[in-house]
Amino acid sequence: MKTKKKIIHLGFVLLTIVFLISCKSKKDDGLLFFLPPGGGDITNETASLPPESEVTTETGDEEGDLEFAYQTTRPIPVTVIVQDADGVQSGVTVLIKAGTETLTQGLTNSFGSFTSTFNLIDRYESITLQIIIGDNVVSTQIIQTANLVAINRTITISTSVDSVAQAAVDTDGDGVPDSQDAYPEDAALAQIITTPSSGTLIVGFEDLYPSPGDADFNDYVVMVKNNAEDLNAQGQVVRIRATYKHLAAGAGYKSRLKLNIPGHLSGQFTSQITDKDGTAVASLDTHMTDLSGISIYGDLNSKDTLDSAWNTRQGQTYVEGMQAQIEITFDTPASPQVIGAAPYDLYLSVLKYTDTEQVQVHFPGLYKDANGVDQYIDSKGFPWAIAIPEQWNWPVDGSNIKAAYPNFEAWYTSHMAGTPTNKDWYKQPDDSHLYVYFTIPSAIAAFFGQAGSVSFLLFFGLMLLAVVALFSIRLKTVSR
Ligand SMILES: [Ca+2]
Ligand SMILES: [Ca+2]
Ligand SMILES: [Ca+2]
Repeated sequence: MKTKKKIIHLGFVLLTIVFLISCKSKKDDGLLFFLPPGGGDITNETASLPPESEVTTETGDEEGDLEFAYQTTRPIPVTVIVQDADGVQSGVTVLIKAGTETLTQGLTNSFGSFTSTFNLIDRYESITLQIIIGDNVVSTQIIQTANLVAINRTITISTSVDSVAQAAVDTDGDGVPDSQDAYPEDAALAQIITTPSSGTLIVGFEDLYPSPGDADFNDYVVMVKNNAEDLNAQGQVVRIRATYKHLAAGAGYKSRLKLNIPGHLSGQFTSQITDKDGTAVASLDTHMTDLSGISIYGDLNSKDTLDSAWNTRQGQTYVEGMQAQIEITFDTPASPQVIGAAPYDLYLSVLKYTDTEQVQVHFPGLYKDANGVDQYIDSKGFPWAIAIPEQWNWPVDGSNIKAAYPNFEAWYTSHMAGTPTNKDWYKQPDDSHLYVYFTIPSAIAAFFGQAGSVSFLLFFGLMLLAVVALFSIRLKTVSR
């Protein structure tokens, strides 16, 4: 009997461990179950402020229906004003995170205001805004993202706060304490924002514009790796860094990969192009008075950068494409609200069978005609370009995105109907319709790592109980 009790006890201990691990993974995912201590939407920690301090928040966040343009992420503009008993407060850190990932960060200016824009992954259900004075977090606010269009908050501290006096060690004197300064010894830089935070963005294009494509989104597939913005203390973009890797070209036409940075800003563009062996192919370094029409691979076209391979047919041996490691340094630091979020206006310039650039293929949502009609939604209501904020395998020739991702159709039809569902459609592939390049964790493993794995837990728990029961029956039988 003692052994049986021990086994049942062990079973419960194991169940508890599984439950705790699962809670931890949910918290890391950040999004469904993470609540601040106390469980409310706003938690203030006034211990580091003068006695009797209260922190209050006036919320003017905007909510509404967004125009659906087949996006898996969306830009969220943010304005946060911080004031105390003496008026507006400069030099206060405003930090917005999803789980542990920083979405944007910067100091309030002389008007007590911090403004920015960050890219929100659509399937995230909540994000966190923190107000930090010196090294001390004084307010943590959970923001639900379901219909969020913009963040506008005024945060008031009832007493007199000397934020400078509270500032901790700041080696470079840029106002950002070393503890929050990604460049603690460089006063021109303070923060690195990687978009998306996974470090991998996949973009798939159709190239028959203006005719509708066949929806395999493999005519040109590119990975944008580690798109990082280096921000200064005020949260303005000093420099953009990214590495592009050509993955697939399931097309007859040739094309070039190009980039517009919105805002007609000037700056220096460099690109180090390497072939599949890592050998340098070309090096670009040019000052541009308008950072639009940037050619990521210079004069090289889609045949050059993929060694004339396709990487779109099942069983076809994968051929490594060329990489382009780029840097854009603005002449004057740029506002995130002007340039928007990565991948910005990344587009395909289709050459067809010549070397002349003939048509451009952009993401939907960027260009409207005189009647307000989106120029990059086709006659079937479909886009020519799609971006996925993580590793993603593209459909093979002869298949299409609906077959390869069975929830894709439910995703876009539900969004068009105004009742969005299946925001994680790109995480549920049917591999038989895909050119499998990325090894993505199995469905069970992914499920286990995801918030919402309650049914898996139940399943696992029941299996465990069954094993315990079997063991105890077996022990009983043996002891007889
Ligand atoms: Ca600093
Ligand atoms: Ca710094
Ligand atoms: Ca196609």
